[in-house]
Order: sequence, then C-alpha cells, then structure tokens
Amino acid sequence: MTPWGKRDDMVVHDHDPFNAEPPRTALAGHRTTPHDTFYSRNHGPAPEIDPAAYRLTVDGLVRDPLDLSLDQLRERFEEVEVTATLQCAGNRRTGLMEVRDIPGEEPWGSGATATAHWTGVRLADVLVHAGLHPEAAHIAFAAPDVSPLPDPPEPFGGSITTAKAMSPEVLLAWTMNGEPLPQIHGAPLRVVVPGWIGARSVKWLTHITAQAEPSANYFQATAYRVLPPEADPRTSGPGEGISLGPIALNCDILSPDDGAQVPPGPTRITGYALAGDDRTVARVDVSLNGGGTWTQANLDAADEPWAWQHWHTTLDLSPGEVEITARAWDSTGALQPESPAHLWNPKGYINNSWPRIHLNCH
Ligand SMILES: Nc1nc2c(c(=O)[nH]1)N[C@H]1C(S)=C(S)[C@@H](COP(=O)(O)O)O[C@H]1N2
Ligand SMILES: [Mo]
Repeated sequence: MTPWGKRDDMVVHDHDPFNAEPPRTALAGHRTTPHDTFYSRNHGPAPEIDPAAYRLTVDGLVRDPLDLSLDQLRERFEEVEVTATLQCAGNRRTGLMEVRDIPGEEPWGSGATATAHWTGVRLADVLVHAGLHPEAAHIAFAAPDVSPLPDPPEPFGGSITTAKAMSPEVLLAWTMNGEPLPQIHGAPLRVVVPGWIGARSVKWLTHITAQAEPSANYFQATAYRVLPPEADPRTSGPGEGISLGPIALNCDILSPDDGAQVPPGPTRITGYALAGDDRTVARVDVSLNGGGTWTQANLDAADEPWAWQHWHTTLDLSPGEVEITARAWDSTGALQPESPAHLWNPKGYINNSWPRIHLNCH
C-alpha cells in the first residue's frame, strides 16, 4: 500500500522523504485532483504539528510583529477560497534526462502537478495587519522540516517578492478540496503561491519574515535555479544561475497513456495547459506529424484564473506507430519551446518543451 493515503498506482520515487506522483492518465479529466492522486514533493521528513500548540510568527521589516494561533488567524482575517494548480519545477524532468543524465535529482514524469481548491486567508491581509516597511521587498517563509540535502542540513524555506505576496490569490491555507490540509501537504498551514513554482508554496509554515533581500535558504539561494549547462551543481553556490519564481507556460497530454495500444480511427486526446503567473492559456494545438501541421484543440472554460485548463480533441489515427505532439500558446503570444535539448540544465528544472506520446494503433 502507498503511504500517506495515496492511490496504489502512485509512482513512489522515495519513501523517506516521501516523493510520489500519479500516472499521467490519473490526472486526465479532473479539474481538481483528489487528495489520493495529488503528487507530493518533500525534501525532509514530514513534521507532525499539534494544531493546538501551533504558532505563526510574522516579523522582520514590519511595524507590528505578530505571533498568531490558528484560531486567531481564522478569526482576524477573511476566509477566502482559490482554485490553484501547483507544479513542481522538476515536473517532466524525465524528458530532460533523455537528453543528458541528471544525477541526484528525482526522475519526475508528468504527474508532479495537480489542482485543488484551497481555503485560508490572504497573505496580503496578514502583511497589511503587520504593517510592511517600504524596504520590505521580499517575503520569506520558513518551516520546521530539516532537509539533509544542504550541507549542513537546513530546514525548508524560500521567498517571494512582496509584489506577489500582496496579490490576493496568495493564501495561507488550511484546507485542500474542502478537507483539513493532510499532514503530508503541510498541516496545519501552508502557503499557496498560484502561478509560481511549487517550491514557493511552503508547507508546515511557521515563520514569515519581511526582508530587503530574497531568502538565504538553500532552497531559494542554491536550489531551484537554472544553472548554465556547463555548471557543476555539486559545487555551485548561493546566487548562481537563474532563480525560479513564476512558472513557465506548459502543457501535457494526459490520455491516452504514452505507449498505449489503441484501435485506429477517431480517438479522443486530452490534456491540460498552464500559463503561469498572470498570463492565461490562449490556444492549444495538437499534431500527428511532429509539428508539421496542427489541429486546434478545444479548451475548457477559463473560469479559474489560477488553475490549469483541460483541453481535448479527437484525431483520426491511422494504423501503425503514431506520435502525438501538443503545444500551448499564452496570452502574450508566447509558445512552448519545441525541444528539451534546448532546455537542458544541470538540475533539470522547467521542462516545458512540446509533450509527445507514442501510440501503437492496431
Ligand atoms: N516545508 C516544505 N514545504 C515544501 C516542500 C518541502 O519539502 N518542505 N516542497 C516544496 C515543493 S518543491 C513542492 S513542488 C510543493 C509540493 O507540494 P505537495 O507536496 O503538497 O504536492 O511543496 C513545496 N513546499
Ligand atoms: Mo517542487
């Protein structure tokens, strides 16, 4: 049995820390992802926090530092709900590993992304209550889970810009799809930063600090950075490479499964697209000839601005080996890059190249 209440067909990359993703077809057709199917990404052991003893500290460049219980947080601030997709920066890393090996990183497939309804309070409301100083350009988050990855080991943390932190979609959340946040997803309180890489949605949040600089935490300063291809990630230090915040435009094919056998003829193809940050998905195209010609897919309604958009189309498949390729465009007219070879980076982040699946039609 898969631990943490996850489904039996979960692909478990590690048990401790727990890292697991569902098969791609499990994500197909669900606007929100059931808890048992939601991927989990952890850098250390999941802490068990007593909600009654829990405190959230808000300090740094603020007028009035805060020390809040969960009840105080709930009573003092308006409860809001946001439907948001989380996506790990390592999602689809296997596509980059096919280009060149990426030692020491999890081989995430297509399933390190998922969508939930989150309820909680706006981070902005808490920050206004604390009174930000004008020099507070970054909002840092800290959690108690100590990761053995940095040397010496360090608790998980990270930061977002104050501009993003003051946007109304950024939540301090205590429910996920209407249920209390499960322990593995950050109970009793996590940050949800819609449109930014999953790493900024810090779980088991205990500490918010307003500061002039980005967080010096390993997972902000050293990891989750796009290094130049020639860099050695084992020796790269703080500040090197491109720090990831807003997520890049991406899409994927969710059904049929890669490698599936299907009868020739009209076949329904489904997937999702996600534009990231404040961009929206404008169009998704699907090709049967590697991008020589394209058919426009049907996009579902875009009524949840921070959630993925599912798409579907029906293609007439000929007998034999078939390759299906997809690509998404966003509201700025930007298109996904074609090839993972151009995107390869030593830690294997942000593979947003055109997804491809192969079908055996007979
Ligand atoms: N405290 C803490 N928060 C964390 C992490 C972690 O290891 N520790 N992992 C981050 C990463 S990299 C991702 S992609 C998301 C995954 O959220 P999930 O496990 O709820 O799917 O949580 C983020 N928040
Ligand atoms: Mo992640």
